Amino acid sequence: MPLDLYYNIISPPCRVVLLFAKWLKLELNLIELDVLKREHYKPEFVKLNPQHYIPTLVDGDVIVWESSAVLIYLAEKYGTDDTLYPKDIALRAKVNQRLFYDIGTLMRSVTTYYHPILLGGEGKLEDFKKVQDAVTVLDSFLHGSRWTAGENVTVADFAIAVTVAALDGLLNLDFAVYPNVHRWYEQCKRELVGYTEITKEAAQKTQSFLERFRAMRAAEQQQLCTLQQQHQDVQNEQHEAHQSHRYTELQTLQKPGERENAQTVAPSNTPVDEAKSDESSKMSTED
Ligand SMILES: N[C@@H](CCC(=O)N[C@@H](CS)C(=O)NCC(=O)O)C(=O)O
Repeated sequence: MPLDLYYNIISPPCRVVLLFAKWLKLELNLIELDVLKREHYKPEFVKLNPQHYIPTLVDGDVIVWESSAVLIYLAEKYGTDDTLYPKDIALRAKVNQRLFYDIGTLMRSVTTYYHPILLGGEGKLEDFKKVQDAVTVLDSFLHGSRWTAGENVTVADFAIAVTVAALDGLLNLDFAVYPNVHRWYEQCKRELVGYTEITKEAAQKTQSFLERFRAMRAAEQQQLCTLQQQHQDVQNEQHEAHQSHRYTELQTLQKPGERENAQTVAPSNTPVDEAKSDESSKMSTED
């Protein structure tokens, strides 16, 4: 029976699962969710995953999300040997470390740097430096090592391969400066089944996603400006009505002989003038 995967190819963690499923030759029933249409908030999906995150894998009664957890689950359940996620504790610790480095350092540095660019602004230099630092660390993992955690390909390579492809597509990093990463990246392109195709399809779809996303944001901002303007208009109208009411009040309170004086005071706008008009109204009442 195929496994259900709730996903969208523009999401890097979803691509990690797609790529690894291809490696394991698993049949997936792909269910695409459009996050801009907020399809991940549909009640039937939130029932499966209260965190409403993609990717989410459903394998019979088992529901798994968090791409690294999905990788581990698939490797343990469907891997044909224990190289992809080693049983040996020391080796497994190394693979886990690479997975956590990917999610907590490398991917995080890329998203932090890219976020303002996604919103139409510019990335910060200090954030770009963090990306470079993270890639330098990756280069050290790969020094004298064919894959990121040793001589065998492991789940960590699938996760990091997707992050590096995203980094390459979004940030134009010069990989020549990181010779081990460069060598490993080319090896991923050659050896990870479907890597180039998935990356290419994602790049195309990301482009149209970005256009839709920016158009939506522009429309939201326009709507916000209109609302602010409407709010301002209401406030202005209320202020004018208040002024006019006070003016009428003053007119009725003033004796006929004092009305000309009051007219020069009542229409004023400043607090000082209002205080003066209060004073004048008090005086006229006391009279
Ligand atoms: N750490 C998670 C990240 C998953 C994630 O951020 N998914 C995004 C799409 S890239 C999502 O589902 N966003 C919807 C939401 O935040 O509600 C993983 O590796 O699976």
